Amino acid sequence: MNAPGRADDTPSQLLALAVAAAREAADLVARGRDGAGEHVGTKSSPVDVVTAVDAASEALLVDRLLGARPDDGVLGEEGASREGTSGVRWVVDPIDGTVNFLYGVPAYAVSVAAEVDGVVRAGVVLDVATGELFTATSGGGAWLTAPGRPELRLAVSGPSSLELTLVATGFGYRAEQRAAQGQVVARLLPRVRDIRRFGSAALDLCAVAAGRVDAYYELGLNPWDHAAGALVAAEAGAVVSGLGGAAPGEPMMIAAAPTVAAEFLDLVEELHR
Ligand code: LIP
Repeated sequence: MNAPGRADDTPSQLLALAVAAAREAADLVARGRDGAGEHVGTKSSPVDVVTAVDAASEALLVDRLLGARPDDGVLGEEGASREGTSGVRWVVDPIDGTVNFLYGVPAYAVSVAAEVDGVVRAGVVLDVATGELFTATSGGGAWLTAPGRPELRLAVSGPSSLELTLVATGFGYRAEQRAAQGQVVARLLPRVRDIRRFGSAALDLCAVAAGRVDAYYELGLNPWDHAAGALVAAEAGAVVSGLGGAAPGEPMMIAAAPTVAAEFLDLVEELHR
């Protein structure tokens, strides 16, 4: 994978830089929580909010990542966008779960993924409220480090049937999009155990990895929402896919425990026809 002159592109070295940057950004986000509502803008709709803390977190991430690796590219939710020359691109969500952050609902994370030649090779999702650090490298497994607890290797659950499958999902920022998504989830509910809507795609994908839910699907995510979390889920043993065998991500992200993945993928496809 490493072309000449890119000796420090190993997944574990990229992960170490991602973790260090994510920890600093998470500290900044945590300090900004009490004043989250002071400077709020909107993007795609009146409910698609961006706070000054989102912007500050992204600026810090870009400064630390490109400061250490100036030839890399970057893509961030709040506008960071630069082509690099190293083959490495950082995909960052400075606060995934911004509405939760604004309201003080304890489910928002800093998400940093390192792509090498277009493939995510290292990812970190740091839950700001709990301090739980989810990490993964391609082929290196998925890990959870929680404050005061030993590092734990993550493994997905193994539900015996679709009817016993707990499903996480999310909804978009446009009302007409939510209307359609609401119809889908209404038809999904009687087919599965129950749903959970945590409000952060990155944390939803980590919940699959940790076996806290059995499956997740969401339509309409952006690369920064899922880049790191999808690697964590896959390295924990989840089947990660789009619709009809398409690549996961846009428009559809699906992650499921292998024991129900085939049925769940079929169900999600059926409900989106
Ligand atoms: C959020 C996602 C979540 C989705 C929300 C929003 P943001 O990202 O993580 O899964 O349902 O609509 O897109 O905007 O908080 O970074």
